[in-house]
Amino acid sequence: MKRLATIFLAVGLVAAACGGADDTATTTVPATTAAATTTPAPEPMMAGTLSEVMARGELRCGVSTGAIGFSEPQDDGSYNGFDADFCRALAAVIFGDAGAVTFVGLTAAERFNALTAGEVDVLFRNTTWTQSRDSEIGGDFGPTTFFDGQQIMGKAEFGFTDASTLADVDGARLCTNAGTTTEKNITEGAREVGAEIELVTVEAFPEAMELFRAGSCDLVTTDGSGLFGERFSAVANGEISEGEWIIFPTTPISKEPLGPMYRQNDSEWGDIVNWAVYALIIADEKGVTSQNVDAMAADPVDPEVGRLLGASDDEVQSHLGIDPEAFANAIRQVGNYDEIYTRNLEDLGFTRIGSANARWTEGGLIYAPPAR
Ligand SMILES: N[C@@H](CCC(=O)N[C@@H](CS)C(=O)NCC(=O)O)C(=O)O
Repeated sequence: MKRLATIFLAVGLVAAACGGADDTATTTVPATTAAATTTPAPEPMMAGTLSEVMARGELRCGVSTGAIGFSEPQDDGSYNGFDADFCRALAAVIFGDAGAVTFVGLTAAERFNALTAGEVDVLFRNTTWTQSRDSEIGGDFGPTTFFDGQQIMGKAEFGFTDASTLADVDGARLCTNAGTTTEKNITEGAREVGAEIELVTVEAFPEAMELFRAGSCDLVTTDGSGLFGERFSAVANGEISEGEWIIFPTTPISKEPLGPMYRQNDSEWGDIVNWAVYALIIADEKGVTSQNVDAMAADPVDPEVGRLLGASDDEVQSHLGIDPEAFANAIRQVGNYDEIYTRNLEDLGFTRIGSANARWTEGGLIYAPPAR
């Protein structure tokens, strides 16, 4: 309670703008000591991440400090979740060992500085691919691993329903975390529909949830995945009953393509990150799983699978500077895209079938270029 009170006090006192490169003047009111999200200066070329990682003997992967289903901190300092599993898969690709990774929990506001300063090799941190992050911030992006979109969560007791729209935020005190696309989208979106809001930004999203629970904020907003995860866990642990927290509007107010981000102008490294993700997507398409990968390598269902698993002479992994069996190792130790999705997200209610995250052959957007 004391912590809450402190946060609440700070909310009222401090006024500053936060955000990344896409920063604009806002009426944002940050709480806590949240470091302003200073726009990192574009770094000069910082190539050679692969050799640095190899020399260090482990991957440093930037993840969210806590996002249900994506990046959940464990007692031993590691993280579990969809994003964390992509870190593990990348470590398996590079070292043949999914355990060769140190997770670095980063708030949204910290993440780009941590990346450009070389504190992490890659971010798998529910990071939205945007034009400014791809240019001004000094990053490059890999394949989108999760197609998301921003939504808003309110309490049914205050009249919010599934049919609520963005215009219904008028007059509300709205909480989110600093340094995100979220704060920009809601500011612009509310203005567009003529809704007046008081936007409160905190350092990490769980703080926004505390304020929401305490009634200090009428609404919270972030990627839909974040809201569904929070609501799922609140229902599961008996804090609320089904239907108490409403997520709206049904069609998100923004596109939030989430995926890996790394320092720009390092294509040797970028190729490895990208193809690590693509390999898991292709494995899913071809039915190669952690369970059957060895049988598939011994007797590939088709030539592409043979190449992907390093089981044929025309494998392409060597040209990336990694072991021919690099992808087979990742699939064996962590699983294909669908296994990672199912393990971490399906139970939370993020049904893959019928969503943008379905396979391209099933109407979704999860697609990889050919392994040849
Ligand atoms: N995708 C957006 C938002 C990312 C974001 O901060 N998401 C929240 C909600 S899932 C989060 O990571 N919370 C955990 C934390 O603040 O550490 C972005 O890239 O700016």
